[in-house]
Amino acid sequence: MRYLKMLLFFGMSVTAQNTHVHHDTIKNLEEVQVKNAAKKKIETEMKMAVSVDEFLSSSDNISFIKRGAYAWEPLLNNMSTERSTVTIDGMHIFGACTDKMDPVTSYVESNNLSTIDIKSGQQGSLHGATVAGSIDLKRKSTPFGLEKKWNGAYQSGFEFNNKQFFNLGNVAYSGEKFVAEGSISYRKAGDYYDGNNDKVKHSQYKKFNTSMGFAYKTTDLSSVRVDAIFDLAKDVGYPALPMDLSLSRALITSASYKQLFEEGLVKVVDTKVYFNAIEHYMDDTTRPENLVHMDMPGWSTTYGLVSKANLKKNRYSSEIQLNAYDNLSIAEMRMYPQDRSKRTMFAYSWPWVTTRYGGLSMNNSWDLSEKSQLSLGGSLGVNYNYSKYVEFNWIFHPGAPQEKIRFLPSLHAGYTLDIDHFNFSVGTGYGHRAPSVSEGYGYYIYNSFDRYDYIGNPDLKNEISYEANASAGFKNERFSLQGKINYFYIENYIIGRVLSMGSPMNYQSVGVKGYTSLDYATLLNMSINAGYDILEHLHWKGTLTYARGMDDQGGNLPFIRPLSYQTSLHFMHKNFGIQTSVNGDFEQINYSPEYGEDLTSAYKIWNISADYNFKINKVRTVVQVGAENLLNEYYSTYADWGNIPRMGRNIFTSLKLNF
Ligand SMILES: [Cu+2]
Repeated sequence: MRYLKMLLFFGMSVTAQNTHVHHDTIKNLEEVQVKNAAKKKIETEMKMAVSVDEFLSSSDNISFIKRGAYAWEPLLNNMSTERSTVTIDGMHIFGACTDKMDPVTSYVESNNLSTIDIKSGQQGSLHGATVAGSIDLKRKSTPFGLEKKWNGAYQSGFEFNNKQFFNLGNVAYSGEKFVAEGSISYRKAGDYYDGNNDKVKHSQYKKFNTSMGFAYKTTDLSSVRVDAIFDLAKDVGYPALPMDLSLSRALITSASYKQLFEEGLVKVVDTKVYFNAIEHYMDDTTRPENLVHMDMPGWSTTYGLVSKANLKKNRYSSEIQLNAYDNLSIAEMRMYPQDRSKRTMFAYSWPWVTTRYGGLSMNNSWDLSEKSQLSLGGSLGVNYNYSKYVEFNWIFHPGAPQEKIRFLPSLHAGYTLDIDHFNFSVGTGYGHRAPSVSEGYGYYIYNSFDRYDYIGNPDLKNEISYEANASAGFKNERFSLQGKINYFYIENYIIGRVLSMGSPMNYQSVGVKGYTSLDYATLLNMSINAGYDILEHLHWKGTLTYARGMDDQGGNLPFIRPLSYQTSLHFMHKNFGIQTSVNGDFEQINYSPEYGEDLTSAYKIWNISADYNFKINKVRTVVQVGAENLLNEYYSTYADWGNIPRMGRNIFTSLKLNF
């Protein structure tokens, strides 16, 4: 194994998909970016009005841990969120919930995003230290001087299973020197019903989201921009958890300055300062069966700077990014009998933990010829942690340092080749990550999946990833086939292990686990995608994915997706479209009882939808009707927290107006 590691590390002349964009002149640079953004709409094959989660789930290398109907936790390359960086336009944001009820993706809405940029492994290191890769949520950004000054869209819809009603609106003004845009949305859903037509209690939610952006052109080649997103979720049930969310609020703001250069190596420099604050209030008062109640509020505040430069000369192009942020994470635990004023216990589950990060990242690429490209990149970051109430950490780790500095280097390399109808790529990467706040400093964080209380360890070593990836594809006028594979060897893999000391604090919990490092863990991800145009207006698509994760004893890692598939047919005729898909997982044979998993059976889901396009005056209108899980199958997947059943048959209708 050591030998393989060395080989991966030193044999780096090679990466997978590059992110190269050809910018010929400075003027069309912004146009290029706009076109790229416009290509990927926030909708899936089956559904035009999707949530951010539903959109993300249409990507091959994303799976989800679901704790209910709201705020699914995205897993990239079958790795939990600690191992990936999730950002909004490069801005770092950290959820305020110790139970992961609020991934960053829960603070945006589909109508304030233009696209989601997913990078696998170390290719995602531009936004900071990572193991699994990066998910960057790109906000809408209207260019200056569009021919059509006013643009807007309105979407509404109803989903019958959980009586979800949603209204989303957005509008943008594009002047020669001034741009203004805004969006507003509201979703409200009741409890959903599973495939046995039983109500899944505590699965309701309400979400309000609004955003605003203003840009002003200061000179021909420079502009300033301010943005804000406000998100409010209320009365959100998490059926798989012993607690619900009464209120969460997020304010995400930024101000940026962009300078273009007509001559020289540097083409654009874009610098942004940002601030975001998240409040999260969860409690179990909605669960009357509990005799003793607990409130677990959390707060996460981040200040940051991100500055990015694009360089280009002849066959060389480069992106350089400086990332700096300061985050303070606080979480409290307050226990009381039925009467809130008679508090019996107080503790910090995140004892005021500060994380400061500063890092410089670079991605370089060279066009070796018309057909081949070489890329080489890396980053170096410094991570600093400080635990204010370190006495909570000392209970399990006496004398642990209050402050800790870590250096987080990363390197990656890749090679791509296109010959006629074929494309190939190979790549490798190496990178460190620091433990998350929970892994390093968490105190009695109850995990309802394996029913243990988790304790952080401030002395954990950096997790170190060695990675290799490859892809091959073929494409002609009617047929396409693409295969991808990646392999991670992760040293000092952080995971919870049963501690012999300490007694559980939460009455449901069976013991205490401490975060420790395994010598190593390995992860393999594979996918095959195929497409075929059967007729001019009849298209077929299919996907197969497989993953395998093992610890250093050959045991299974938790939350690894079993063999899964999706196949879909899409038919268009004039203004009419109809699509149908079948997707499912095979039986999860490689589950991990040690981490609370049991065997999950195979399932398959059949979906169908139809849409119709028309114009009223100048307003483009689309209406859609469809059904998910048409056969009302009762199922839960390998990543459904506590095996909660998924939604049964769901009929959905939606309407979209574009003007
Ligand atoms: Cu929470």
